[in-house]
Order: sequence, then C-alpha cells, then structure tokens
Amino acid sequence: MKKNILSAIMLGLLCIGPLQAQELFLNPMPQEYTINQDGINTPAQYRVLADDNDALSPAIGLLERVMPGENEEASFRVCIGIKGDKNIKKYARHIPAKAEGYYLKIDKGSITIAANDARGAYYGVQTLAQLLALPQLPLIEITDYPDIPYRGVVEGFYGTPWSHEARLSQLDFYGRNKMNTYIYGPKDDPYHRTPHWRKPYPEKEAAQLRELVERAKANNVIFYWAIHPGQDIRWNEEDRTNLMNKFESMYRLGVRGFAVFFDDISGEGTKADKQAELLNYLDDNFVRPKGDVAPLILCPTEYNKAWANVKGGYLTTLGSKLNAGIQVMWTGNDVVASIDHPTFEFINPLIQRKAYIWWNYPVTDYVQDHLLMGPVYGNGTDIKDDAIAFVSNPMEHAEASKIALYGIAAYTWNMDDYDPHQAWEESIRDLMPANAPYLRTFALHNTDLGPNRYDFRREESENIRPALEAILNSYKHGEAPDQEALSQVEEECRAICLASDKLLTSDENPMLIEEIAPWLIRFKVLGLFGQEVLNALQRQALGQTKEADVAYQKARVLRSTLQWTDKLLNPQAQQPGAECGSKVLLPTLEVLFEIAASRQEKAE
Ligand code: BEU
Repeated sequence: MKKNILSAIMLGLLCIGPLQAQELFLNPMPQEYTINQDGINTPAQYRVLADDNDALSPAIGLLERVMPGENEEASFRVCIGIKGDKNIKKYARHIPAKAEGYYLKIDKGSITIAANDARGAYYGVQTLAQLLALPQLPLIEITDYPDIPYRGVVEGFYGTPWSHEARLSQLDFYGRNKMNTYIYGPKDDPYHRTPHWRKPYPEKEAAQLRELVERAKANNVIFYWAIHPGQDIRWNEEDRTNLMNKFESMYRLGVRGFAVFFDDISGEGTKADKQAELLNYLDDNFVRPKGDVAPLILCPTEYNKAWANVKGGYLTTLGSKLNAGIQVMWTGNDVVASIDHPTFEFINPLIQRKAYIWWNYPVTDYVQDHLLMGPVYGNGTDIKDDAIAFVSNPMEHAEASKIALYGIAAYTWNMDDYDPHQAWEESIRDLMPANAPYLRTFALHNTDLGPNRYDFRREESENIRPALEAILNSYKHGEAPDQEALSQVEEECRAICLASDKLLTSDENPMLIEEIAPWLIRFKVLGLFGQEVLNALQRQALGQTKEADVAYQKARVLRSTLQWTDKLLNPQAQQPGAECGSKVLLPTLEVLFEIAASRQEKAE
C-alpha cells in the first residue's frame, strides 16, 4: 500500500472522527488510499450519472442493490464510468492503467467511480459496498487494482463435489472479495471425466450449470468449465470432435471459459505433442473464433516439479508447441507446496509463459479426517510479476473453505499489504459474525493436516502451545507445573466445550455447521478430556486421592470416547475420523493423561 495514511498524518488529515484510519479494513485491501477526517451519512437518495454503456450494467446493478434510493431529482451524485466515458472524463488521469483497476472518491456531495474496464467499475462498487457497512461513509480516495490477473478457485478435488447451493454461495463470495475466476472441474463429476466426458449433461445438471454461469456473470466471475479426457482419450478425429461437441454444448449453456485437464492419468493421454496439438486445435477452431471466450487453460500431466522429467521433454514440448495464448497450470515444487519466486524460475522458462498456479490448499482429499481452517501463509509476496493466475483447490467442505479463500483473495489482490492473521480474523467474522469468537476457537485447533505424503504442515493451537510446552517441560524435570500455564490450558478446554456447544446449536450458518459437525462433536469431547486430565493431575498434586480418582476415571472414559469417535465420525471418508487439535493439543493431553495414570497406579 502506498503510505497515504502517512501523508494524511503529515497533512494533519488523519481522522479522529467517526473512523480511525488505522481501523479501515477492506477485503482485499486497496493498493492505495487516503482517508480524510469526517465521514458522511449514507445519502438516502442519490442520482446516478453514467454514460449509456452496456459494460456498466453489472456495476450499476450492484450499486442499486447495495445503496437503495436512486432518484433522478436527488442532489447527491454517484458518477460512474469506464475509461473513455464522458461522465468521468475529468477523472481519467486518476484511473490506474491496470486491468480491473478503478479510482473511487467519496466527498461530501458525491461518489465517483472511474474504472479502467467493466470489472474495475464493478470492483469499485464492491469496495463502496464494504464502506457502506461502516458506521459512517468515510471521505476517501482509493486507487486500486489486482496484483494477479486471474484469482479464484478451481473446484478440482476428489470426493463429493460441491452442491448447487454451495456453488451459488461461493460465486457471490468471489464477487464480494474480487476474485474473478471459478473453474469447474470436480474429479467425481462423471461428465467432467471418464466415463462420460464425451456426453452432454443430462437436463437437470445442465439447467443447474446454466444457473451457475448466470450467477457467475452477475458476480463478474469468469465461469470456466474443465474437461478431463486424458485417461481414455484416443488421439483421432472422432474424439477431437467429441470434445468440440462437448465444448459447444457447454457454450450453449453460457460457458465462456474452458480448460482441459490432463492431471493424474497414465498411458497414451500423457503425450505432450498430442496434448499440445489438441489444445491448439481447440484454441484455433473454438476459443478464438468465438470471440467472447477467455483464454484456454491446460493442466499438464507433469504439473509439479517433483513429477517433472525435464530431460524427457514433456514441459519443453508444451512450452514450444502450445499457442502463445494458452495458459498452463502448475502446482509448484510438489503436488502440495508453497509458491515462491524460485517456483517460477523453474517453470516459466520451460513453458515459455507465466505459470497459472493451481494451489492445492485448502484441499483435504488426501487427509479427509482434517479441516484446514487456519490462516493462509507461506507463499512469496514477490511473485506478482511471475504468475498469470493463482487459483485455490479447496476442501469438499465449501463453507469451511471460505476462511482460506478469503485470505487467498486478499493475498492475490494486494501482496504487499497482505496480513495472514488479520485476513484470518476477518474471515471468521465474515463467515459467522454472531458466533465469531466460537468459530475462532474452533478454527485455532483445526489447521494442520497431520503427517502426509507431501510433508505439508501448518501451525496449530498456537495460542496455547507455549503453555502446553511449559507444562510438559515441568513434568519432564520432575517439577510442579506453572500454575498460570495450567489455568490457561484449562481455560482453553472450557472455551473449546463452549465453542462446540454454541456452534452445534447455532442456526447462523447451517451449511457450515453441517459440514463441520463431526469435528464439532469430537472437539467437545477433546475439551472435556482436557479438563478432566488437568483436574486429575491437580487433585493428585494436592493429595486429594478420592477426587483425583474420580477425575482420572472420567478422563479414561473420555479418552475412550475420543478413540471411538475417531472411528465412527466421518466414516465414508478415505481417511475416516475427525481430527481436532491433533498436532499439539491432543498429543500433549495424551502425555499428561499417561502421567496421571502412572501416578494413579502408584497411589493405589
Ligand atoms: C490434491 O490432493 C490433489 C492433487 C492432485 N492429485 C490433483 N491434481 C492437481 O493437483 C493438478 C487434484 O485434483 C487433487 O485434488
């Protein structure tokens, strides 16, 4: 962010009125802004000044939804336009020369949104919508644009595809958070992959897809439909025609973005020259002639460095043969990995273009017993010139994925100002405003993946890790544990039980609660177990034999309950169970339980 807050301080303009400049949080954070003192009340009525420009319809439609009261007679003006429009001529020099960029100014008598393009105008209104949610509308000047051209989501996981309702809600969420890309490619949709990729969708599914495309459009999201033909494709004219026909049928449903995935296949389908030939054919005979279709995307078979056989020439063949406009996906140094500048130093020269990042986070299709609800961190903030796109592969739990997606939206828009922890805190408030403290407690202990084949791990239970370590250390050295640390962990275990109770009985976000219910149940048992273990240890230390035994017996029962819930919850998953706090909290409580058990034995 340009330090316009600082210049505001120097100019003595830093607001001391209704909104402190430091308090301003928007998602994503704008690249530059200057906030002035004072705010205004949202005008009850306003007049829209805009050229007759079709490209403005989504922005004006959104404006009317977020700010009711349009009236031709009103004195307050909302002036909105795209570069070249007469109405915003005098603001033309403020418009950032960046795709999707916009300039937004709020003063006492008017609001101006002057954008580089249609999506920029829409994003200007989205920013205004967030400002309208503040107690007063700040007097502000914003210059904004994204760091990464294509940002969003690839629904590309194995397992139960998202429901229609979940997808509709996702598309609204992307619009609000300025993500412009949704790629439809769930591995377990039979019409996306083998066996039915050659066939058109049945009527019901087709109608739903049409509705999704419409919703994407309303949110200024490009809806890409991906096909995954590689496992049984024949490199002949018949299958090429099959593919063209399928694309045509999707085009008729309104789809204006296409991708071809060749990941996770073996055999004939993996040949680079054949893949390039097919993609070029689709590009030359379908994508470009249509004139209104986004650049074609390819997910290669060698889609990460660990699997790349550079000498074998697969990637260099794609690099040299693919049409320049075709975009090539890449997951990084491994299937699941953090993305940084060296990631691109490897791949970009090979594919002779900027890589299209398919980030395998927060996807959990290989650790289905875990939820990944922690902050988004670990990716380089110096990659804005390296990547053409950055999309996230999420969990099959659509609502729960929004915590990560909120952070990814913030990161991909404005890397310099990205604050993983702030974005995480805000994402929780966004998802469940009335129950945010409880969801926060739950999320704190549901962030790590456990041991996995990619060695991709996340911090977990960071808020009480020091206290847990201190307690363990004391016992190791035969010392009495620090009372403050014990109280802290006890308090956390109580908070865990309360969070579980509150969330399980809440109707604030039913879709989310249904997704995470198995974990919430286990979370409750974990909290109870922790309380009884600590109780037993403290009673033992005080020589209260009877009470110690009661607490220890309760802890034993809860430990068995934990083991049973692990077997019984989430049973359909490839990795059944519902792990919570499995990185730090549960292992520490297990050790403490063993200590309590051996002391109990000695006491008997
Ligand atoms: C994540 O487990 C995951 C990894 C890959 N095997 C698949 N393809 C790519 O990452 C390109 C992906 O579909 C799957 O979700």
